Amino acid sequence: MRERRLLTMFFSPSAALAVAVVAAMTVPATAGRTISNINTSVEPGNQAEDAIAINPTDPQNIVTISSRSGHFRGLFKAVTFDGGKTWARQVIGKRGPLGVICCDEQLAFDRFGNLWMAYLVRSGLDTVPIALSSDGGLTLRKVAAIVPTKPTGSRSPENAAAKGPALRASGATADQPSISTGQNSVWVSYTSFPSVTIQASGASVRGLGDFGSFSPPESVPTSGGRGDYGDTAVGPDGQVMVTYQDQTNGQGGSHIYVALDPDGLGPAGFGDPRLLARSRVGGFDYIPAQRGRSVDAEANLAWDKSGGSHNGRVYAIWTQENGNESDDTDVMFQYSDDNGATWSAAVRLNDDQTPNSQFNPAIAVDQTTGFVAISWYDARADLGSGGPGDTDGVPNDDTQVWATYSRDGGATFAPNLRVSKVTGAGTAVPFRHPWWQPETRCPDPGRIEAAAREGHGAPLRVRMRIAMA
Ligand SMILES: [Ca+2]
Ligand SMILES: [Ca+2]
Ligand SMILES: [Ca+2]
Ligand SMILES: [Ca+2]
Repeated sequence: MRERRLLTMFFSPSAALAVAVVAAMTVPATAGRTISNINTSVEPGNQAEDAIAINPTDPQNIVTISSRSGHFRGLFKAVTFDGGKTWARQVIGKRGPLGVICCDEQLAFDRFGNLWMAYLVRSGLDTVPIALSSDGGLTLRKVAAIVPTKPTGSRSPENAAAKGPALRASGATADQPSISTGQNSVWVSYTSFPSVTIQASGASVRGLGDFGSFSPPESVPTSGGRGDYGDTAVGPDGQVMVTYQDQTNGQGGSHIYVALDPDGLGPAGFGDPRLLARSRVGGFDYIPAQRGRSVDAEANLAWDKSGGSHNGRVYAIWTQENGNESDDTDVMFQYSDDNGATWSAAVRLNDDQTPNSQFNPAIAVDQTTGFVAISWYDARADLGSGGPGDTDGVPNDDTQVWATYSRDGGATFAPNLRVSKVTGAGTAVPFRHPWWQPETRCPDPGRIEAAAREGHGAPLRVRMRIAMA
């Protein structure tokens, strides 16, 4: 629960109204581009931990969800069937069969049009509930609850103490769920506490509303399988990859690992984890733009299943810090064509010339084109000298959402573009729940969760999810 999880809810500015938006970025093949921000929640306060998903069977069907300002009971949900012109809005999970939802909600459509949601509930972190919608997101029903296990012989890492509610309970609990779909499967990974082990569970999917039971959790083996803040991706052959960082705490840095279950729902488990990168961003690394809640390296994956020229390529992004505790963080990008055995050299995606922070990156592949898009928070416009990127005369503490994309499998990237109209800033708002310390100065996550389709010669339309104050 940090961005999409408990440990980092983003609260922005004072009493200003916050909006949740979907930015529709239209990139004509030859000309300039326009970005519009759409407020999907139309609720006061600051929405957080938002998610967006686009239905591949009907790209006009888009669903957004978010935690609600000051309400850690229930989620805001908005559904459109006309590409964002009109929205059906609802609060779900305040009570009833879904449970009382607190947080960490994530969405993923599959190719049949099933919308899957992983989340956490207030009543306890002893399960990861899974909900399903087979009507484009209008209604969600709980269909499974994954029970985390304690791996045999596991011990808690020494540094894993007291960083969230998961550690307060007895027995195995889960945090940081991540959900992803493949051709015929859906997978969820999470961190099992107190062992702080990455686990995953998957189910077969045969059609709309037609799916199998979720598998018993499998753990990433060895001491290298310990970590947190992970992400999940399913490859074109049903293989499953997770990524995560080993350090769940501190500012000194972390190792970022990947692990592969080569046959997905088949009998093989995860192989030994492989080192992807060494980051100077730790588990709770404080930067001016996240001085209350900190950031992690936020490694994330996306797998090309487009059938195009880069089919099977898996992309990874993560956050580096140039000089430990310099607060100059950058968004890094790598890819693998051999299921994570080897990776391309890391390249920096943010093209600014400032010493400021870029952080909390998100990635998506447009599975109709193979185009890959990445967005992140970006403090480049805040030099502490006033102007539209600086609200307070203090450098590097006000952020915007920026993005880029690649049409050639990550060989080249478009110049960075600013997505959010608004610069996040302000003073912390008090919040009564000790888990959710207030945070300031961040528009809420600008993460690209899904990308809509493109025909040859037609504009690229990438939809991003953004909530901002
Ligand atoms: Ca650091
Ligand atoms: Ca397997
Ligand atoms: Ca930077
Ligand atoms: Ca500032």
